[in-house]
Order: sequence, then structure tokens, then C-alpha cells
Amino acid sequence: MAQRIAEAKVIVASPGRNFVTLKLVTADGVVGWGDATVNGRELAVAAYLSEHVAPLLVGRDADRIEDTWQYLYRGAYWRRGPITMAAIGAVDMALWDIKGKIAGLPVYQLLGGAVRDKVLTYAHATGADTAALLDSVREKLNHGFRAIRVQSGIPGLDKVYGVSGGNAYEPAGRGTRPDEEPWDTGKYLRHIPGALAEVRAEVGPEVKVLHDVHHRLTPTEAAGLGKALEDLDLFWLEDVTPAENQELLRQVRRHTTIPLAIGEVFNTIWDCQTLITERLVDYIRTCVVHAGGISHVRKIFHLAELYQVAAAPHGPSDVSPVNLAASLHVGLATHNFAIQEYMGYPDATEEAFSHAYSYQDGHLHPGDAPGLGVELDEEFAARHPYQQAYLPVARLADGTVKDW
Ligand code: CS2
Ligand code: MG
Repeated sequence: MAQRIAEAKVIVASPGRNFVTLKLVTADGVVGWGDATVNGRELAVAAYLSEHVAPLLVGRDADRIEDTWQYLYRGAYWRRGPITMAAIGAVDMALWDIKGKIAGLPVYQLLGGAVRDKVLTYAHATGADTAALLDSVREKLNHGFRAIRVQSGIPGLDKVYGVSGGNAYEPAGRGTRPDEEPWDTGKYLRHIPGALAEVRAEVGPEVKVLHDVHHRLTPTEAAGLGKALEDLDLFWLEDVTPAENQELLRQVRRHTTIPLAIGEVFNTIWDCQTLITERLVDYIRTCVVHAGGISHVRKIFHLAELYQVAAAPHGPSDVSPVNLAASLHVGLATHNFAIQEYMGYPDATEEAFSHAYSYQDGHLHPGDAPGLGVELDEEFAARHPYQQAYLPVARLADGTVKDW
């Protein structure tokens, strides 16, 4: 029986940090949730959804997930980009949630069923200096993680992005302007191989060690860093160069066999096409919300499967537990899914979003609740209103703005 969408509501709230959540309700009262959060640009996607998408959804058949995706993507002249794709992603997630709830099945069953028992995750360890970093690594090991992303402070730089000082979430400084942070590639390149070598010595050969460069290098610098790190057997080096210049990764590939992971800022399969078909990466990191939802990331990951590129979606705490759940359902049901980023959430976020997914011994499982298995407590969210927040901007010592 066709289920019409009766209501589409956009909820912008800050339970622990800002999230944009889409709630779809069918005529029979079935509720589907989607995450539409774009860190630091939350209100843009909220307006896109409430002004331009919600009116199109009311009255549509909730069963027609793929048709709705095509309608919102191909039917819009101005398509692609993070705002559009996060809006479509939220609709897609919410429709999968509804379909699962109506079927009485967790979404991973609708995607073909489990191809593994649980999803490997990696945690974030950070430290302002190497001693603090090693403490943070030990703490993650004690929590059962066997894959850890390590980010280190750099001598001579007061602040380094991704070195959180203990927060469970990435910095998005509250206020009306972004914080500004210093950057110096030379200082970074001189320090990071030694810091990562100390981490490898601490954890031994079995633990997977990952590192994120946040798009800061030229291809020449990236190739040099890759070579310098090869003996450390890193699981991956992430986002070595700015996302726009994909062809330049051929240069990096010619010089180093270090595994590369890229894609958290990509929004469509077309953004990933060259990287996958030329095998310029080993891991594709598109995020469910930012790449058009479950339906679209599945296509990306299936394309990647043809080329022995593995899926490893972005899962920072600046996208909501609805996104994490969607990613885990995909992860349990997708053969070439390698690993899920898992940073954890602030307590208020955990209180706002009840979830069926659970963590144990370095792995997550999406749970067997029908649908995605996440529900937002709207009253709790309403008590935590949106607060303007921005990711920081980086500048060189002479004031020049540096790439993200
Ligand atoms: C990071 C992110 O998780 C990662 O790999 O690159 O934390 C990213 O900086 C944030 O999600 C930006 O919003
Ligand atoms: Mg990253």
C-alpha cells in the first residue's frame, strides 16, 4: 500500500553541537529521520530543505526512494555541491528509515543482509605533544580500539586543527567569526614522521594507525611524506592534497605505495569517478549525508568494488547519530566496506538521539531495530537551540590563507 508523506519538518538544534535533522511523517504516522548537517553551514542546508524540498515531499509516495532521489537530483537544474547533496541525503535516509519501519526490518536487511558480523571502527587520538598523544593512544587501546587515527601538535604552532585538547568533537568555535589558526608545512613535515614512528613503536605491528593531513600539502610534499612514512606501515594517509586537483594524485602515486584515503568532502559519484577508476586512492571516504544518502553512497561503493577500492566513510561527530546509523547499515551489508570512523558524541548528543547501534571491542553494530534505529527527542532538542559556530581558518605566518 502506498504511504504518502504527510509532513516534512526540519529541526535545527544544538544538543552538544549543531545538527540539522529532517523528520518525515507518513499519513499513517510512520516517522523517518535523516541527518542534513553541514558543519558551519547548517542554516543553508536547513533553508534548502524547508524552503525548496519539504514542499515537494508532502503528498509523495514514501515507498519510492530511488525515484525521489532522481527527482530531487536530476529534476533540479542547480545540482551537486554539499548543500544540495546533504538535503537529498537527509530525504534518502529518512525514506529508508520509513521503509524499514514499515517492513519491520533493520535497513541493512533491506540492503541485502549482513556480509559481516560487525563493523570495524577507528577512534581519534590526539595530543599537543608526543607524550600526550601516546597517552591518548593508550586510552583508545584500553577502550578496545584496534584502529586509531593520530593527530599531533606541531612544535612552534600554538594550535593544530584536529588536535582537540580532549573534546569528543572536532572544533567548530562558537561565535560570529571563525577562529584563525597558524599553519607551517615545513614544521609539520619535520615533526610528523617522528611522532608517528613513536606511535608505531608504542602500539606494535598489529594496531592500524591512520593519519589525516587535511588537504594541506602539494603533490610533491605529499609524495615525499608518503615515502618518509612507508616503513611505518600506516593503514592510510588521508586527504594529502586539496580535493579539487584530483589528477595531481597521479604524481603522488608514482612515488609512494602508502595507502591513500580521500573523499569526505566529495558529494557525488562523479566527484569520485577519476579517483576510483584510475585507482588513485585505496579508500573512498564519502559520507552518507554529504553524498546524497544511502542510495547514492551504495552506488559509489559498488563502483569502488570493481577497482579494489574500499569504502571507509567519514563519520565525525559533526554529523549526527542518524548519519552514523545509516553508515553502519551500509557497512554491515557492503562487501568492500573496510572501516567506519567513530569519534563518539558529547553527552547531550547521546541524550538527544536514542540509538540501536552499539559499540563493543573496536566494532559497531547497527542493531536490529526496524529502520535506522535512531530517534530524536524533539523536546530535548528544542531546549538546545542552534548556536552559530564555524570551523577555523588557517593562515601562514605572513597572513596568507591556507587550504583546508
Ligand atoms: C576530519 C573531520 O574526521 C575527519 O577525518 O577530516 O573531522 C572534518 O575536519 C570535519 O568533519 C569537518 O567538519
Ligand atoms: Mg578527514
